[in-house]
Amino acid sequence: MVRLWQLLLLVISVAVNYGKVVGISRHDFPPGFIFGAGSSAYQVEGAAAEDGRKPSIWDTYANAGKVLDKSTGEVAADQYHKYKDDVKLMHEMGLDAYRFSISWSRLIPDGNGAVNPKGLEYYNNLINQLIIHGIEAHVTLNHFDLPQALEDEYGGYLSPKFIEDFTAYADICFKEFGDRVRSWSTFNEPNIQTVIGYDLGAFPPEHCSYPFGLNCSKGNSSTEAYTAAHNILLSHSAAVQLYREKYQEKQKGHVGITLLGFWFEPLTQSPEDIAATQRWIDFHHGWFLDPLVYGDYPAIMRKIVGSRLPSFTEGESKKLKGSFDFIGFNHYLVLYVQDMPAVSDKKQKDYVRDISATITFGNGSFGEDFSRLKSSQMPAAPWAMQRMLEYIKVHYKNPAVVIHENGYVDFSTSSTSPNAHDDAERADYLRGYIESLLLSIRNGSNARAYFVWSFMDCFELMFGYSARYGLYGVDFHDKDRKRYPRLSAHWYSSFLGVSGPERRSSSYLYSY
Ligand code: IFM
Repeated sequence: MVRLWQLLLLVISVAVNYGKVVGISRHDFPPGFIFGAGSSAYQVEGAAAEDGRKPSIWDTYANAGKVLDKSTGEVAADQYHKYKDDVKLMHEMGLDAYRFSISWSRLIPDGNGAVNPKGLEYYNNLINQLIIHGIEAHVTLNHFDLPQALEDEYGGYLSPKFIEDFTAYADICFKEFGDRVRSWSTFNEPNIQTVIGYDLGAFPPEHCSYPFGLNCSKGNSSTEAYTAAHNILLSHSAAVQLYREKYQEKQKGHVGITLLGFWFEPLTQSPEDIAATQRWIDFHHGWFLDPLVYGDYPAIMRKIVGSRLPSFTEGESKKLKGSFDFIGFNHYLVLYVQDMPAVSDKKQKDYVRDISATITFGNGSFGEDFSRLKSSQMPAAPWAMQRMLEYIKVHYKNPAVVIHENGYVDFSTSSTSPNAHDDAERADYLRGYIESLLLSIRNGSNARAYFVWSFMDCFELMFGYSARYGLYGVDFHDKDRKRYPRLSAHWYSSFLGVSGPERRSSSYLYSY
């Protein structure tokens, strides 16, 4: 018989935990849900000028001293030489999958034309090593690192010629590696890469025009981000069509695209701020998702951007619609939006001017806070990921989604500082977001996988080596780039059902 005190305890515990997920493990997720961690080629591989690799636009940018700490990805975490050790660590950690990208200019040094046999060999080795260890390969084709040769030849993403070269590159990847690749993402974060690279001029190829962006020597901030995004969308749909027609039935992989998944909330409940928030959502998510799901850009973008926004032909629109098996989201942040009626401020970035709204997190403007990030952490807001997933579910026909990146940045660590090892905040951050993801799934989101960014510390683009995201730390002062597990690596392992990174026996091997 249930006693009164037992009943009371039950009621209290239900009340306290209502709306929370308590003490979860991977077994709470649907069967087949994938947990992994990720990286990208230029950020971890190193060997930048080795075995026939030629520069990408990121090599050019970093080699010119443009990164905050003046570093480059020339050696990075040296995964090119240490991939076997890294895969062993992934296996010990209990990862189901590793998300990495192919360096286009390692595989096809000039962007088009001859394939580099050493590039082929490297990616074959890496993929085989993963398969041997029972880890799925989830591959991104273009993670920002456009071959410099294509930038020089015809202006890279700005030219429709890019579509043909990207499709030919994708064809080689599908043909050479597709028998062992479970999931392909065509592009990483084109919805921010184009804005930073062609409006602000703060990422390669550093295009912008007065009075927008930084001091660029070339570009047109009013149009180029939209043109580059348009060509990326068309390249994506061409590659997906190719995969579906030529490879998918036999290879049984999936193909999609990965977007940056900021979430936006109105700063106040005024109708103006609410409308401005919707504009940000449409310009950030809808810019890519509307063409992919409905075949055209959002109506609000057409209205505001007008003739500066390219158009799709009927055939292009048909080809785009439904050209994905999943949508990847890289979710880190919630941003608060305030309407900005005074569009006349010429200092505003063009893309932001089009949206006519400013964004904030914390107290300052986005720009100010961004520069202040050096000494502060991004605030965790797991509920924002839930809101984003709910929005995608409701507005885009509940597509299969993958969280391709989610992670915690630490600007204060060096490999010798105490929290370089004891990163309890990172473990807490990840737990919060994973719980939030589970709640989304229980609310009907079609989420299929989750990847921590990043598996190990890497070259963090704008910040070089002064920003760290890794479950594994990397000692960048050490010539051997020694790796060491952080507390978060142990936490993720135990969440995945492995009792500690060192404990998983290497006898658990699949034959290849
Ligand atoms: O390191 C980057 C990654 O290349 C793209 N998404 C955001 C990460 C953290 O800034």
